[in-house]
Amino acid sequence: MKKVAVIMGSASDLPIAEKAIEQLESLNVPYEVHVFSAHRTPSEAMGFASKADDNGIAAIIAVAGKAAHLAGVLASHTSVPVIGIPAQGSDLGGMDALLSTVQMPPGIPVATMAINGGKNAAIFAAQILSLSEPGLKEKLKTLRSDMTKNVLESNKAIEEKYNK
Ligand code: RP5
Repeated sequence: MKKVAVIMGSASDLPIAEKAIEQLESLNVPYEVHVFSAHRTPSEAMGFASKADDNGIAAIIAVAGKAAHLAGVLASHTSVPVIGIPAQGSDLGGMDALLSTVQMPPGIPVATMAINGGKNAAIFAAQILSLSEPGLKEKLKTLRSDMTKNVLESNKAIEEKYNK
C-alpha cells in the first residue's frame, strides 16, 4: 500500500498531528511524519513535496497554524493530493490558519479540513488510498457502521433517561 505523509509546520503542532496519526494507525494505513515549515525550512518543504510521488506517498496531510502556508506550498510542488489542517493558534483562534489554508488560487487545490481536524484528515487520506485498496475500503465502511451504532446507542440511553 502507498503511504500517507503527515507534515507539521512546527513540533508545537504535534498534538493535532497525533489525532491524524492515531486514526491512520487504527486503519493500518502506512505513514511517515515530518516537521517542515513553509517559512523556516522552505527548501526542505519543497524538496519533500517534489519527491513525494516518487517516494510512494499517495496523500499528504499538512498541519499548520497562524499564516498557514504549508499545505499550499507543498501542493505547489506536487500533484499528490494535499489535505490541510488549520491549527488553532492562541491569538485568532485558528481563523487565520483556516483562511490561509482554504483560500487557494485556482489551479493549486488544498482539501481543507476543520480547524484542528486531524481525525477527518486521516479518514480523507484513507479514502484516497482506498480507491485502489479494497481492504481499506472495507475498514472505512466498518468505521462508519461503528459510528452509526454508537450514535444509536447514545440516542437510546438519552431517550430512556429523559422521555418518560
Ligand atoms: C506555524 O506557526 C506552525 O505550524 C505553528 O502552528 C505556529 C507556531 O509555531 P511555533 O512558534 O510554535 O514553532 O508555522
